[in-house]
Amino acid sequence: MTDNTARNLEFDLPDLQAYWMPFTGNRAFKKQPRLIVRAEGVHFWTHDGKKVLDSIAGLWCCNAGHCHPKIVEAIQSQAETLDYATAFQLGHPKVFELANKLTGIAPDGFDYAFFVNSGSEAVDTALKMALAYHRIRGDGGRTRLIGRERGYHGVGFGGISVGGISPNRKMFGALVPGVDHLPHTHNIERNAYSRGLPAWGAHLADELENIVALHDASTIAAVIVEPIAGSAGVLIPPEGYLQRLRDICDKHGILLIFDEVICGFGRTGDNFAATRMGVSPDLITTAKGLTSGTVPMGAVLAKGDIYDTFMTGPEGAIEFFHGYTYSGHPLAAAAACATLDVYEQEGLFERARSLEGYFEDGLHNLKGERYVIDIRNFGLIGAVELEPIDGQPTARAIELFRHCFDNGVSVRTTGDTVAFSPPLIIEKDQIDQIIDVVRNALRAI
Ligand code: PXG
Repeated sequence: MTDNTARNLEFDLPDLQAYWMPFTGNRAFKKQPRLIVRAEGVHFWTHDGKKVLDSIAGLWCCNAGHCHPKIVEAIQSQAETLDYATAFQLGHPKVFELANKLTGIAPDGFDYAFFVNSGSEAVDTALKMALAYHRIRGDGGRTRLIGRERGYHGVGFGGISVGGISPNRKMFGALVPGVDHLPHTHNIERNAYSRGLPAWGAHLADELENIVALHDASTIAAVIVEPIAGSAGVLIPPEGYLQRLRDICDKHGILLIFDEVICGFGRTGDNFAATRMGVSPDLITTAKGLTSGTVPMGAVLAKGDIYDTFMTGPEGAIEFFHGYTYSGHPLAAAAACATLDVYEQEGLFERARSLEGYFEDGLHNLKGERYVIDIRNFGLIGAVELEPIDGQPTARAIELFRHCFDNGVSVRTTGDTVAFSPPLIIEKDQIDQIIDVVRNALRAI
């Protein structure tokens, strides 16, 4: 599928040798490279002129679609006005404007925003905030962090320690000490083909009581979970599960952190999953959709109580010994301000909500196709799980990815699950196109 508008953009391949690519089979990629050279709306174009529908919003991030003119303009004009200002003991106006805008759409009580450059940094920042919060309150014995099996919280040492994906952990030594994990909630026998929140499994949150009984509440600082786990295959929380985690954390004085790096900014059909699911954590980590993927940026949203706890030492002293050279970078702040404006002006979170039924029906129409063993969805997040090829886990999904890509649709695979998170500007006929291409791929591979 070659698109005329891209023809004059055909690129000669650069020398591919020096670049050590992240989370990529470098040798295989360099033998068969796929380079993206341009993007607009829900599409991107490859170096050889192929137009591809981006069903995963870049990597769960380009919620406003690619190269939105208002966001592009904001970045351009910021770059020529103020390229950089240090975030330490100085500031610049855009980042304050952004903090106000962001806390303005955050769930009730989240009145403070701490800026970072990625989801991984947001997670490590939130974990450090939790530890320091208890210590400032004279409860410094609370040093344990609880994550969950199959959780993905980025690739910092904090994030891989509370994360629950073995290949991300096993090469890297002892990790952060004092971490334990809840069981994951994915259960196909009980919940296959659930639409929205699965009915079975709220009791899995009670495992937190066992973890508390083992370590004692006085040693536990925080629990971190993704409201909907993305990277490990789109795991939707059972009805009532997140509330039960909240209740147990409250009972034992443990902070609850929602990692909304994927779920934030309209992905679940509301500003944040916390709002959509009606469960209020103590800290929220965000990134990705904050700038619609245009400039790296993340943020930790904190409730007033947490901020106030830090603001108790001598005035003039630094309250939190943490931050990055590029925290609240002017280009990122400008991109984020423009992105939040676009979300509001174009009603994109409401749009995601209004499309979720259509998206759900489309996905569930794939039930009965060869190899499909589960379909699940919430908001504009969806997944089709495939039966693995015997002895070759992930191979079937990778074959499906290649087939879809060759036929003009980019999907994300994780294990043998195919994941979807289209830009929130997607049209119904484009949803149809995604489903048709996946259906044809399932019949062809
Ligand atoms: N938390 C969550 C919930 C994420 O999904 C991160 C933290 C880390 O963000 P950064 O910006 O440091 O990458 C993520 C990132 C996939 C995939 O295949 C998803 C992510 C990253 C890489 C691959 O689904 N999410």
